[in-house]
Amino acid sequence: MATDQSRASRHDEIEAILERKGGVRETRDEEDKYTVVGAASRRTYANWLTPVEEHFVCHRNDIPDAEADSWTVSLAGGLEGEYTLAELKDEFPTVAVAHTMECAGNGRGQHRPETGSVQWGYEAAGTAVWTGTPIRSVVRDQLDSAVDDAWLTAVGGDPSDGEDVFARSIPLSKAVDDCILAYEMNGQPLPPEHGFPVRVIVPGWYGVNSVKWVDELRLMDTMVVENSLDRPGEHAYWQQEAYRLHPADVEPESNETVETVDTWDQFEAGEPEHPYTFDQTVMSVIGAPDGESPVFVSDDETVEITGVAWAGDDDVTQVEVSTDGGDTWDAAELFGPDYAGAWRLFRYDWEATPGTHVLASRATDERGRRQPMRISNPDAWRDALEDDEFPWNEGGYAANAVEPNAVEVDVESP
Ligand SMILES: Nc1nc2c(c(=O)[nH]1)N[C@H]1C(S)=C(S)[C@@H](COP(=O)(O)O)O[C@H]1N2
Ligand SMILES: [Mo]
Repeated sequence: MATDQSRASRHDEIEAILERKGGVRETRDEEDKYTVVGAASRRTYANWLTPVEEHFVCHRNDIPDAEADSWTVSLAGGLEGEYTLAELKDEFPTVAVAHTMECAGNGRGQHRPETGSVQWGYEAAGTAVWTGTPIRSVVRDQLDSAVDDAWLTAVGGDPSDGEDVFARSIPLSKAVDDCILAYEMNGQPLPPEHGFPVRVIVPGWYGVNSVKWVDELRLMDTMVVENSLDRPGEHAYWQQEAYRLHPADVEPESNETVETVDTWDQFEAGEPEHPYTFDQTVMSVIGAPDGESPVFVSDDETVEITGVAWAGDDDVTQVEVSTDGGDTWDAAELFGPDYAGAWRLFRYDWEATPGTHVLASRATDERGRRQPMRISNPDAWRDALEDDEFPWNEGGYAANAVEPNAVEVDVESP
């Protein structure tokens, strides 16, 4: 199995990334398997656009040694075509999409007991503007009208030690709606660690769906299951085993398709039994004040609290801020850019008094779903919902609890 071994080369990758990108730091990886760095400072979440330097990185295999001239993306599964990067750029329209990418493991480090693997706090999220080719333009000519139930599987060209591949499936309807083959990030060529020469971007969905170093797009009747692809390996690990929500000591069941790709709907409905991490659940992070140094405030001044809030495919409709550790809440103001799939900024004028205060934020999406207060104990599973808790799950996925992301701030008189 590709994921059983740790990988010494990841340490060299991390060092190289830290050298290139000033605004990130390494995150604790219990099993020493992933190349992972996250935003080094809470201040990242006081801005709408995340500079490449501060955007987290997460992958399992070695970064492939890719050359822009020879890399191709092949269409498969009844679709025909093979495109170089130059062809993707020249033969199709160029678009840019704003996408808040959050690793499905963001918040895993907040689970107690610990779940193993990468111990992310809130640092595995960022918003970039990705430039590329709409997937719709590349496949459109070849689709008949029966796209409703089809899936599109993207396969990564990253080498893997178990002869398996990094393959993820999304519904074809989502792929042709707003997904792109991206070759630039914030107007710069994709850095190697973010998928150079070309990656998939799935706006509003957990990072795992945005396959880096993509070399194949395959039209399928089902999402990827064991032996779906024309190549060695089992193929389904990243879709059917990893990145699923489930209680301790449970193997998630394999599914060919799902009724809904809304991750939280899947959890609430219990269908499928163990949700897939597709679209992102409602979440927010305060960026400033950052708690790193005291805030100085005189009697008649207020302190501006700023942060970001997102909810995957859904809009954020409300953000509340607490300055007393969650006892009382006040509405914050949403402002700034408003793009589907990307976070909103929020702000709040705080009448701060000298002392130590715990600041927290709580977002609600357009369907009335609000971030739960804390992460449950390992036995709660679906019962967690009734207690305003997020379900502890063995992989530590999709966590969006309020309290673990709070920030303690010292206020002093000037
Ligand atoms: N080919 C490939 N694509 C991948 C991965 C990977 O290991 N291999 N990791 C995924 C995961 S888990 C995440 S969170 C995002 C992270 O993208 P970033 O490193 O550009 O932030 O890439 C996704 N795409
Ligand atoms: Mo991830």
